[in-house]
Amino acid sequence: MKKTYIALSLVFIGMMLIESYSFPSAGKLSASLKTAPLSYAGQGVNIQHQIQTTQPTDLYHTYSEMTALLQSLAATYPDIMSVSSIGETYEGRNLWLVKISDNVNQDEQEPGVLFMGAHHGNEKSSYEVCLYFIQYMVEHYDNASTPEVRTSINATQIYLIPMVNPDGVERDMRKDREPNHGSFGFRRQVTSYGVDLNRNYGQHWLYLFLFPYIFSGSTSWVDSSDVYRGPWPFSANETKAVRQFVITHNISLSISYHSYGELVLYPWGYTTRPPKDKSLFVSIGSNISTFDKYQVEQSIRLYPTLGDSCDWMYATQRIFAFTIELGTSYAPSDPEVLQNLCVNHTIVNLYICQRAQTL
Ligand code: 0X9
Ligand code: ZN
Repeated sequence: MKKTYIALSLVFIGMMLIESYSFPSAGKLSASLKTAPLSYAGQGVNIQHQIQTTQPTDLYHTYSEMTALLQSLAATYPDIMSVSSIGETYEGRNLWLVKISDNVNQDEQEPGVLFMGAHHGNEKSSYEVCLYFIQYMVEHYDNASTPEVRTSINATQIYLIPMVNPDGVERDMRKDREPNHGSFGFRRQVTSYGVDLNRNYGQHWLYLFLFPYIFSGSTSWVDSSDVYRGPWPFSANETKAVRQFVITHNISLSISYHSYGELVLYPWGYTTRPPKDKSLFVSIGSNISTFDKYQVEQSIRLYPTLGDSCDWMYATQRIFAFTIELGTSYAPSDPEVLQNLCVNHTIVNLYICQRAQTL
């Protein structure tokens, strides 16, 4: 008892000391991202849905354009699409959850799949891929030439959180906009803004204190850092909302879209030890790769990090959770490039819906 008390006191004193020290900012992550030439395959599914744009500035939806689009699609297709809010950001934006399924207002026994975009606000293609997929699915439900859309909607509960970090998107910044009060939340004044949401999930979050030499390049307790992990796991409104949604729904497969790197990543990101279900991850990952031609690998090979969404989803819910790093830039300016990302990953998402039937 006494020992525990002393240990806790030491941890607390350590945190206070760290709090009062000012750290240099962490190095750029992008240096370790891999790139490969683009190439596309559209086997099986024929998608001819054009992104409608008049000028390059129109290429990416703003948060309010996205809100209007989702609400108008849900109003047009109320039998198969619903939109609800699972929480609020620090700047008061709703975190939209889209559900696409037959009997959309009922919780059915069908397998659940989850697609997420924009954990990082500057990775714009990641939410466009989700929005395109939503629009494509609802608009093709009655189309006899795309039977796979109908089958997927009828047999799956498809969930999307297209913009996990709308405050970041509005500022074109990686982190959210939460006011930080020092590294561990002990300071009275606001010291900086923003948490890297993909470092704020709970799995192995504390390992940074045990192995700082492994993880301190890719995640940080320095609140001004671009990869700041927050004062404690699930401290951010956004990750709290995702967590609450995930633990109360039956999800078997998931993709978290990010950009960039042309990679299909599976857990673990914190250890080189392969996941127990490695062969299933590799099987699903290589099928994804037949559509987008991306490299499939365990996420630690990109770099080791802690607190990402996929490690947490797999560790705690046994969800087959992938990160896909789209394309070769954060937000391509060429509409054709973006269109190809959207089309190919609509096929990927359709494949995920089909594969979920077999798990
Ligand atoms: O660092 C991230 O959160 C992701 N890359 S990004 O450039 N979009 O920021 C990758 C997370 C994958 N997980 C691990 N590498 N452990
Ligand atoms: Zn990212």
